[in-house]
Amino acid sequence: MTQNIVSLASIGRFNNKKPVTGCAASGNTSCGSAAGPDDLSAEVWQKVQDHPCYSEDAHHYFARMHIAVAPACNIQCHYCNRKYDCSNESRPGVVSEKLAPEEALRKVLAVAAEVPQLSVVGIAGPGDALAQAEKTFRTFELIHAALPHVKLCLSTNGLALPDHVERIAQMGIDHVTITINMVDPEIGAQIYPWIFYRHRRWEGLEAAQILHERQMQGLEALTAKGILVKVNSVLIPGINDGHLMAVNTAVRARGAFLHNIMPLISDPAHGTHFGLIGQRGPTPAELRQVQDKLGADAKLMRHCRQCRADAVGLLGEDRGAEFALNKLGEVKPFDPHQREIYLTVVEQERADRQKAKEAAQMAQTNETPVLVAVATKGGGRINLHFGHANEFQIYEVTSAGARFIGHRRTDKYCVGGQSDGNAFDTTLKALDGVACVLCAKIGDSPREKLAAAGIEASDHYAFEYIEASAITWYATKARNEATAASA
Ligand code: CLF
Ligand code: SF4
Repeated sequence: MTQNIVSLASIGRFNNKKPVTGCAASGNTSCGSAAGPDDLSAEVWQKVQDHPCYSEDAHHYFARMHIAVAPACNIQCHYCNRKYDCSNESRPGVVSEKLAPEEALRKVLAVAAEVPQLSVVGIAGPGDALAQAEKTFRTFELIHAALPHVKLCLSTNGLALPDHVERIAQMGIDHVTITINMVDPEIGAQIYPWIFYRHRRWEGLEAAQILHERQMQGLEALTAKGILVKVNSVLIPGINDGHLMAVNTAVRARGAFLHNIMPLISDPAHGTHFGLIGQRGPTPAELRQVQDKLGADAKLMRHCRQCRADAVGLLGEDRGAEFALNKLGEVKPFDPHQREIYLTVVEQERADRQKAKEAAQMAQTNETPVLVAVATKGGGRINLHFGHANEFQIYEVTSAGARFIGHRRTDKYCVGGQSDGNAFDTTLKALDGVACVLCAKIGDSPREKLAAAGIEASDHYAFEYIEASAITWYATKARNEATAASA
């Protein structure tokens, strides 16, 4: 009980500072796409409104957990090495413990009892969720029987997908992600050395051709059944960067709901083929360039955190280590009342945040947008100390609006009360191009260092809503500059 109240407080609802404006009208804010309830059918909004990956707005309030019940894979990607496990590591394919279906259920029950934000359980590896599909389906059955309110989410490379669409639909799995990196087998052959299909191994162009056809078949069959499909594409500079527009066109034509462009993670220490041959990942600017090129009328996910296959918590936090099997002890029963309270709070918060944003917005002008970095631990509020942030959410801001465009990782500047100079250098790199950092608190020393780098830091909006505060900050700055210029 105490734990859950702490969780609610952590989003800032029960702090002693008031929101920017009072309470609520109606309406929610944006989606994982830019879409919200006004742009989506009621049926689709119902499916995405508390899914942290399918709705950008939901990711401020709702948590996912991954259960690592799928160790096997039926293909090889040049960016994957599932042997690597490090508790500081965060990328798909990596896990600390692999689970049997009954163990997974126990873990899910433990998380559900402690984390009222939990809305989605996903199977995303560490291999392919459909390479040993029975184990995946058995796990989902157990979870659905125990916690019917939890959404089931599945992530696959698509090779085995066409064989399982009926079962996915029957089980009520509403969200499926397919990783599609190419629609041209010539490009695919540079990403996939082999696949295992129909009891034999295929290589080169043939392998890529089969994978491509199976991915398209699976996507079409899922969307024909009304299942929401998100497509993940790994952006690999020099290989598929110029090709992702074609991928976007092909998947949208087949009904994909969202497209998520993920930067290649490539480090020789991970032992992947790409890491070892020096294939680099994209810079944040390159990633954004590709997203912006696709973004005019495509629904893009920009808030992906490239989670581990056993991640637990809000996107951007990983509480997986707290829920390792050997730490679980006696699992408390799930308390639906706690969740009801949480949902009521979130509904009110979303409405208040939207109202605050609308109140802060001014008429459209020809202002130049700037980037604002926000230290937050969720809830759509500026509620994290600068030194405790291991990522910043980045918004593009004018006095007419604030648009979430992504996040940038960093290292915590303050650990155990001590500041870390190396971490500050990492933070400065992460803040490249940013005009202002909004945080709950910041010390004089980092504030001065940021100022020396031309970055303003403000804790003036501590615990207030992100968008409304960013817009107000911009408008105030513009007004002050105009006054200074006319003086
Ligand atoms: Fe997990 Fe994926 Fe479902 Fe989300 S993650 S299976 S859709 S519940 Fe989300 Fe994590 Fe990005 Fe995946 S942030 S890696 S997109
Ligand atoms: Fe690794 Fe996933 Fe590719 Fe399989 S499909 S090789 S698990 S990244």
